[in-house]
Amino acid sequence: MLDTPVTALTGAGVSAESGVPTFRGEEGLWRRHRADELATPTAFRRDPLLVWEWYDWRRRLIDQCRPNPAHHTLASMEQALNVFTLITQNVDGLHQAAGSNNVLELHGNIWRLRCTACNHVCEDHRVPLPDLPPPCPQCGQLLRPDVVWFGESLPGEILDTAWAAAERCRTILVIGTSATVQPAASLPLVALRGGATLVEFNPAETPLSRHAHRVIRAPAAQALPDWWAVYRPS
Ligand code: BV8
Ligand code: ZN
Repeated sequence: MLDTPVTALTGAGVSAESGVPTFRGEEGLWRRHRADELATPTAFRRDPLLVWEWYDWRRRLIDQCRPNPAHHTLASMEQALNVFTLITQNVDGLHQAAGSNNVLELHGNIWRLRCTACNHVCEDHRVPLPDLPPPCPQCGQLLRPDVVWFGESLPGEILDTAWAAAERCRTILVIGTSATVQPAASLPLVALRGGATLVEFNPAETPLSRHAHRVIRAPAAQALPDWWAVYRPS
């Protein structure tokens, strides 16, 4: 029997079988580039074109990727469960593409751009982007990817909502994350402190594994639908 409310926290691993490279895996995104070279405000100030070339490359890559059965299962959970919260560290938008309506994007979204000078924010799915770095259509200054870089604070309201969902849940599913990036990696521990059951879906060991009540050492695209087939409410 599934103890509800249920909260799910996803990381890059949930999109791996859709073809989106993870950050720290063998062919990981950070391998060819160090995080501090590109995903920081300092790197952007120093060389906005280099950072934008990396993001434009990732956008073109992600544009070819489709949600996998793990994304679709999480969308089904949102429909089937009275209280379900989906929290993601991913910026690829694949949860929304799979039909999830309420997605707490802790680290922003690669398809959204925001101005470094005025308050302009826009969705722009064009690949490649016509001009790099893209100018703000409102004031002409630099647009940046609307993602959270290292050393930047997460969007306060989204983090608060995620924190509360972790505190309140009876089951937390942690899917495809190396549990190394803070403060996202603290959410499963907050759930544990609240007495929740922690189920980890990850082919590899993580710092969370020893805290998990159940570890499913398998890729999520197969393991999550299988798990849901057993535990979903009839
Ligand atoms: C902040 C967006 C306050 C950009 C990203 C303590 C407290 C607070 C901050 C810190 C702290 N300690 C350190 C920090 C600083 C830093 C941090 O955590 N550093 C780490 C590296 C030690 N945190 C921050 O800077 C955060 N800001 O806290 O603000 C503040 C303010 C000012 C000064 C100080 C603090 C902001 C962090 C957000 C960074 N932005 N992304 C972009 O994407 O371009 S992080 C990036 O890593 C992605 O979002 C990614 O999701 C995230 C985490 O990685 P994972 O998702 O876990 O991916 P990874 O590749 O690591 O792992 C994949 C996993 O999947 C693996 O385990 C693998 O086995 C598994 N897998 C593979 N295939 C499959 C699979 N699983 C299932 N199925 C499969 N098929
Ligand atoms: Zn502007």
